Amino acid sequence: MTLAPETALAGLDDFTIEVPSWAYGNSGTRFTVFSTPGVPRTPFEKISDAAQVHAVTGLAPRVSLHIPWDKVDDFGALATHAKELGVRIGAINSNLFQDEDYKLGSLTNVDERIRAKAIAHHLDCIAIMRETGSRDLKIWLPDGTNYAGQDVLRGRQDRLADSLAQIYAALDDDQRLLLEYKFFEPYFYAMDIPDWGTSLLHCTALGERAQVVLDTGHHAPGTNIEFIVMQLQRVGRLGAFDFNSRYYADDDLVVGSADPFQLFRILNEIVETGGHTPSSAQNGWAINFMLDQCHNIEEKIPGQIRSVLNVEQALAKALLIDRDALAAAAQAGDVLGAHAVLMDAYDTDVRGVLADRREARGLPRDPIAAYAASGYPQRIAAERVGGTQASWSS
Ligand code: PSV
Ligand code: MN
Repeated sequence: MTLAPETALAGLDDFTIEVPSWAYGNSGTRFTVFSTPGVPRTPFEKISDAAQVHAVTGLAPRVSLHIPWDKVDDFGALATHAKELGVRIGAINSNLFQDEDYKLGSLTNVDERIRAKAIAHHLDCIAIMRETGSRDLKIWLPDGTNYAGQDVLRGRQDRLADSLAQIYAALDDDQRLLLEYKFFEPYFYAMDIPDWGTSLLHCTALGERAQVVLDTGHHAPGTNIEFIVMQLQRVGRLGAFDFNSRYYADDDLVVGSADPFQLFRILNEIVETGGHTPSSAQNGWAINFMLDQCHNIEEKIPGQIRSVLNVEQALAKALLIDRDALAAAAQAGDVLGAHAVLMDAYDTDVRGVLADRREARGLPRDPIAAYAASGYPQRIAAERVGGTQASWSS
């Protein structure tokens, strides 16, 4: 028993996904970075590739940038380039994990000079937001310690709170701060923002325009991620997702590839409170459904298309859930009946109705086949010779 797709899937109408610029560059394992013909050499070329994903899916109109990887002389020109290709700049990600100075911490460092440098980097990012029209400043804090006693944990939190307050104060009223957490890596004893609770405490102290980013690869195995989604939504602080898939750690694989059922359960919690529709946003801020993944051995643009379609598919299934039947079963204490209502939606094959929907909107029924037939992959492989291919560190 599910809802009728014709009406239920209208819930997809306003739904969008943001793709990461770094997905189009070369990436790899801890051992090497592999190269692929046609990989972009500049942020302009990354945006061109991202625009292909939107062109065939109609779902991915924004591209997140990572600074300094995506630094250009003229960000206005980059934003115009994006606009001409039918997309726009999304979140600006700061980078605190590739500078010698940050070995013992950035926003938490005991050295005031280094803290000031890390704060100044965010002021640069905010300036880029103004030039590109971006409204989201995304911070993932790589700071942490490797050994008990290495530093005073509480002191690090106090310095972090102070640094974040300075960054938050520099934002415009229509910009928000998105704060990501991760329980391990690059440090292994104690990360300074290891979990959603720590991120939420800092966000609450900062103000309404500070919200939590949930990266699906940043939890201990077995963590009930949809519970966290529900809890953050309850208090209006779920600002964004970094979607990816993992088997072991922060694997950054194609979204929904490792555990499509988990993706469905997450999106079920989103649909429960209307979080997929921008108009239902709490505090006027919609959840930004971003991808954060790197393609190591697979083709990059089709990999992103696949991820975007997997999210669409999981959301479509979540929209099919008969919530009245679910509530009635729960009310009646019908444990298996309630579970069956959920599983009916998950077990529905929505590929056909989604292809019909696409066709009705002038989009290809099969986006991956359409991209393969577009001539774009051959063109970039032939044209992009010389220069330095973008990779995870540049
Ligand atoms: C850290 O693992 C992270 O999830 C952050 O979002 C970074 O900015 C991103 O990965 C870089 O790929
Ligand atoms: Mn992330």
